Amino acid sequence: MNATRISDRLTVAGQPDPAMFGQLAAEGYKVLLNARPDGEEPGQPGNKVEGQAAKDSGLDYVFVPVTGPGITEADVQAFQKTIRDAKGPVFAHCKSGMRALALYAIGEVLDGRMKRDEVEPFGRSHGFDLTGAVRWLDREAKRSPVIKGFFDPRTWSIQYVVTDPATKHCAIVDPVYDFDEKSGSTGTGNADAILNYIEAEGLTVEWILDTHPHADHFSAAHYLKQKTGAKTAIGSHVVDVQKLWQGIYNWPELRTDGSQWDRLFSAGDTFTVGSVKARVLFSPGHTLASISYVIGDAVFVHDTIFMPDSGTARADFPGGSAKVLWASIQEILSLPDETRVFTGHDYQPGGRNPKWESTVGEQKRLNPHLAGMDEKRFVALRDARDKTLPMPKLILHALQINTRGGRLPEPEANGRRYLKFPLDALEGAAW
Ligand SMILES: N[C@@H](CCC(=O)N[C@@H](CS)C(=O)NCC(=O)O)C(=O)O
Ligand SMILES: [Fe+2]
Repeated sequence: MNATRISDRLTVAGQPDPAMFGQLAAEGYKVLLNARPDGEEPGQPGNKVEGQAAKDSGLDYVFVPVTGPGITEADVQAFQKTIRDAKGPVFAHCKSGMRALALYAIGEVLDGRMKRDEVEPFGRSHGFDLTGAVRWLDREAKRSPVIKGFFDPRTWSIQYVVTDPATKHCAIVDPVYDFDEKSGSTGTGNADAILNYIEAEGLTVEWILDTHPHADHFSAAHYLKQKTGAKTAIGSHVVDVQKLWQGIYNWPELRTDGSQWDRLFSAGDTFTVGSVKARVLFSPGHTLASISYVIGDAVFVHDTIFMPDSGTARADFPGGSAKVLWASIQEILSLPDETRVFTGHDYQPGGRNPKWESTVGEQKRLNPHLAGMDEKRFVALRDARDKTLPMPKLILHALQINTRGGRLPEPEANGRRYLKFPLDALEGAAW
C-alpha cells in the first residue's frame, strides 16, 4: 500500500490491510474513508470488514463508494464533509489512491479553493494522474441545468435546487419542513439552508415543485412560497389524494380541489425554468398523484426509483399499487440512457454515504428491482417486501400538512396548532 500525505488533514492511499488500522489510529488518524465499491477485485476486504476493523481501532469510518466515471456531486459533498467534520487527519483510500485524490481535488475546485488548471499539476506533484478529475469538472461545467442536492438525514430526503445557469432562474424540488414528532416542534433548518444557497448564488426562484404529497415528512412548499413568492405546483391527481385522506381523517373542511397550489400538472404539461424546458410525467404507484419532472437532461423521480443499489419505492400506501408503479417506472426508463436520474430518498444501504444521482442507463443495468425484471416478478417482489415494512412514522402527521400544500393546521383559539389522528385506520402496525 502506498500512502501519500496531502495535507495535515488528509492522506490518500491504496488498499490498506484492515489489520493495520490500529497502527493508523496510533499515528493520529481519526477517520478511515473507504472510496471503493465492494467486489472490485478478489480478496478486497470490503465495507463490512473495514467498518468493523475501523470501529475496533477507534477510527470513525466513512463509506463513499465510487467508480471513476461514476463520481457525482453527492460523493464530492460526502468527501468534503468528512474532512470538514473530522476531529483529526483523515486516511482516505481506494485501490490506488487516485479516486480519493480526485474526489478531494474536485471538491476543492467546486468550493473555490483550487482552480481547474491547478488540478493536474497538483496531482502530478503527488504522483497521481488527475486528468479524469479535470474531465469531470469540464463535463459538469457544461451541464444545464445545474443541480444541487440537499440531503436531510432525519427523513433520508433529498431536496433539490435546479438552476438554469444562463438566467440564474431556479426551481426548488421537494423541500422539507422540519418536524420532531417527540416534542411536536417544527423548524425551518432545511428550508433555510436552501434559501441561503439561493441567496449566495444570486438565484431567482420560479417554481417550488412537489412530486407527490409525501407520507414521511412535511413539505416546505408553503413556507418557501412565503419567503420567495415563487409558484407552487404538484400533480393534478392530488385532488384524489385529498379526497382519500379527507375520508380517513373525517375532515369535511379540507378543500379537495387542489386550490392550495398555484399550478396542478398533468401528464405532458410543459413549463420552463429560466430558459430550460421542463415537462411532466404522470408516475403513480407510490401514491395516486405522483409525478416526475423532466427538466433539461435530468429527471426528478422521487419515490419511484431509488439509487441502483437500493431498488424502488414502496407501493402499499393508501392509493398505491405495485402494478401501476411498474408502468410508471417503464416510462421513466424509456428516457434516453444518459438522462440524469435524481431520486427523492436515499436510505444509505450498508451505511454508505448518501447518494442521489444516477442515469437511466445505470438504473436499467444495475438496479436489481429493474434489470432483467418483468411486471409479474416486480409486483411479487414489491408486494412481498411491502408486507414487511411498517408505515412511515410520520404518515398520519404528514398527510394533514401535505394535502394542504405544506400548510400547518390553523391555530385554535389558544393560538396553538393541533394534529388529529384516526385510530385503526391504516394497516402496517410495527408490531
Ligand atoms: N423508516 C422510514 C420509512 C419511510 C418509507 O416508508 N419510505 C418510503 C418512501 S416515502 C419508501 O418507499 N420506502 C422504501 C423502503 O423502505 O424499502 C420512516 O418511518 O419514515
Ligand atoms: Fe414518498
